[in-house]
Amino acid sequence: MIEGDFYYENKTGLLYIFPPNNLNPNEENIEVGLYTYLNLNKQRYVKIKNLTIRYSSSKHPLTLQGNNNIIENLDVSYNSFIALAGYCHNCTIRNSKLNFNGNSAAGMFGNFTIYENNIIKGNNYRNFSMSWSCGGFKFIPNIYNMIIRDNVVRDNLCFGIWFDTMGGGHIIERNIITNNSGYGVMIEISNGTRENPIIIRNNIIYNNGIGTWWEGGVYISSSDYVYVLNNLFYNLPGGVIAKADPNNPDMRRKTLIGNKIINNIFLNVSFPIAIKREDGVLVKNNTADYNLFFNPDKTRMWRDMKEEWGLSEEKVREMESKMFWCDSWCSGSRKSFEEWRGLGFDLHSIIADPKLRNPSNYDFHLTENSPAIDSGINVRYVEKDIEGNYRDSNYDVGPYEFDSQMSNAQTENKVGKKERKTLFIYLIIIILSLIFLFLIIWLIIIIRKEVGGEVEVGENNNIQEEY
Ligand SMILES: [Ca+2]
Repeated sequence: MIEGDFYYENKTGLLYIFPPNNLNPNEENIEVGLYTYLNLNKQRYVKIKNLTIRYSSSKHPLTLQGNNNIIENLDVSYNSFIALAGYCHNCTIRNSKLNFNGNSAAGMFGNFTIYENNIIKGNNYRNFSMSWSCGGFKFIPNIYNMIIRDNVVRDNLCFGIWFDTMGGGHIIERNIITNNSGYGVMIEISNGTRENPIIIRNNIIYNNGIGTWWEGGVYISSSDYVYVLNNLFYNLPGGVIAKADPNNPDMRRKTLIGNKIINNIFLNVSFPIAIKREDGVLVKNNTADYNLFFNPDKTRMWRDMKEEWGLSEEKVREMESKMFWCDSWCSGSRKSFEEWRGLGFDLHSIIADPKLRNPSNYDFHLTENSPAIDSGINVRYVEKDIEGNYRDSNYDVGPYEFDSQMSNAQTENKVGKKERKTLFIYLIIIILSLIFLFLIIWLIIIIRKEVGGEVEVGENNNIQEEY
């Protein structure tokens, strides 16, 4: 037993403690948790806030079912398995910390449920397998229309955000997803539809999947209608990897249809885009276009893989400054940009320095000479940029619209000018009308004086009464 530690002996029912700093246990208040979890069962319109749950040995330290509940400012960290669990529809989980849990942070989910402005850090410290379940967010199965917004998802020993066998309509936006050991976002057997796609937009995804073959970015695995729009991919082995699974007997795993990879920046990414086409699967109507690619320095993947693959120093040097696109495993069939375009992809995309403000310090704003400015396509779902500003009439590539604030200000200015102009015209009209009215009255007075100057007011009244 070490100082500050304690244990409970079941047989005798005694609690043994070793207080720190030679404190006398007879003179201190000692708090002992009697429950290892909090199961709130089915609730509606309940708000839970300012609660900390730590060191729970339970599978699910906090479970909440029902609908329209709000979880706010919670710290559910250092627990042994999954921090939040339960079906909670139309619920909101916000401003909370879900860090360093044994398996994953967030399994609580429901239709129209929102995760907003949370920190999801360092989960899966017990190193559960990525082929099973782990990570920051892990949702399974059959839930629609969730929103994952403005979260920081970092340092998880697994994927950052993992949708598994889910429905359509989810939005993953404005998150910072970094330093996770696998894919930043994994969409697995989760089918959107043309009417209700899964949208991944305006995210910043960097430094994930270090030491892996092509992980780090977004993996669209046997899923349909996933739209990857206006994200930034920086310093990753792979950007967007899309594939179906010919060897699985489940038909749902054999399709990859209608996915879009548009308006994204890929900076220092070894394999920016792979769309795997092979026999035995239905891969069709997938689009990649209006993206920007650049690898000015050296991507680190080849050097990281040098030992594992027994690559020569010459080979590493040859490969690390290149980018490849793939229609197979990138180990087998790597394409140059021209060859990739020959397959009909990225016909309007460019290879150019995006001229970001300070990417090595993770400031990814565009600067004024960036070729990303106005070179995207105006697609639905990205009317606003990562900072919530409306994009101008020509969308930029990447999460930031360069001149959105300026143009918003200009628009406001224009509106102000227009309003002032309208007001001025009204004033002139009123003044002219008044002058005109005075002229008429003056004329009437003149005419009356000349024609009927002797007619008395009283007679007029009499005339009026006769009517
Ligand atoms: Ca623009």
